[in-house]
Amino acid sequence: MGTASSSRSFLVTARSQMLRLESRPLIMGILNVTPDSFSDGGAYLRVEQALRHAKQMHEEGADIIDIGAESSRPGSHPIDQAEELRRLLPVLEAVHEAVPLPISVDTTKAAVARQAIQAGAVIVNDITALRGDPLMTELVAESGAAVVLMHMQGTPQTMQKAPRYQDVTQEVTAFLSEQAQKAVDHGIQRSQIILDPGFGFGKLQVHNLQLLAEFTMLTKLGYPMLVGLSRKQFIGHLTQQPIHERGYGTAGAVAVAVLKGAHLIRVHDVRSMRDTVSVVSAICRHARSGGEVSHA
Ligand code: HH2
Repeated sequence: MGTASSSRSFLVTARSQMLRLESRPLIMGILNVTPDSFSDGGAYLRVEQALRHAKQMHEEGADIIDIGAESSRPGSHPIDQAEELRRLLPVLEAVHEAVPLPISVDTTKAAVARQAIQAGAVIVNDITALRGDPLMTELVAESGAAVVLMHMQGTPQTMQKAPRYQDVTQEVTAFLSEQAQKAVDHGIQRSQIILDPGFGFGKLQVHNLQLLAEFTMLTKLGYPMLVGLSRKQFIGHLTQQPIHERGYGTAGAVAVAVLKGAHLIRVHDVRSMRDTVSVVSAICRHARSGGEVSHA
């Protein structure tokens, strides 16, 4: 019934849609309709620009479009519900009308998620993992939307000041397991839930590296795992590259995440990351099949 059939294969239920996570990880293309996002702030504020970008991501092989109207970069300023809806809704409606892909809404506010769902979104990407708004759990349960529960230590305003862990992988795993269980206890189906360790959200370089190196531990929770690595600061630290030159570095990290069992990959650069995912997941499938020749 739409739940995990193995740690690799999942059917996620997202309202009337099913997301099949089987042969390769799905690509979630990022559409930020914000003036201040860390990498593409201001680029897609106008509906025509945003729609053009969503269509391009569709052509390049995105499986999902994730639309966000409030930046969560370290030190970003929160915005109110009215402003978030003002930025989000016209773009979401236009994308829903013109692009035949499931839409995810990157928001922490239940009222924003509710209107986004009415306008066609089928996934709620909540970086607070249902801790930000007391009404979010009920909304997800009632609407049947899929939900991404992400780990974050602190808030975007404070999270990079002094992140601390005894063992980051164990703590993130325990947190995600607990939030998923709470969600299920409050009427959300297991098949609606996607988990995310939250790379860069209250994590030092060493924490991001450890989480990626030990990623397999997270996949043992029995839920599909999403990763957001695209162009992040930790890639910049490793490559010494500015934001728009982090494509190769991102591809390296994405390849490792796929190898270690990630199911959804949230990215800015759809074409190159789709190719990265296709190659790495084909090699993984080949290895799992015991090296049998496949022409698929
Ligand atoms: N990262 C960002 C935003 N939303 N959602 C999930 N589930 N996982 C992530 O890693 C994640 C996320 C930050 O990236 P971006 O959207 O490019 O930047 P900004 O928050 O500045 O808009």
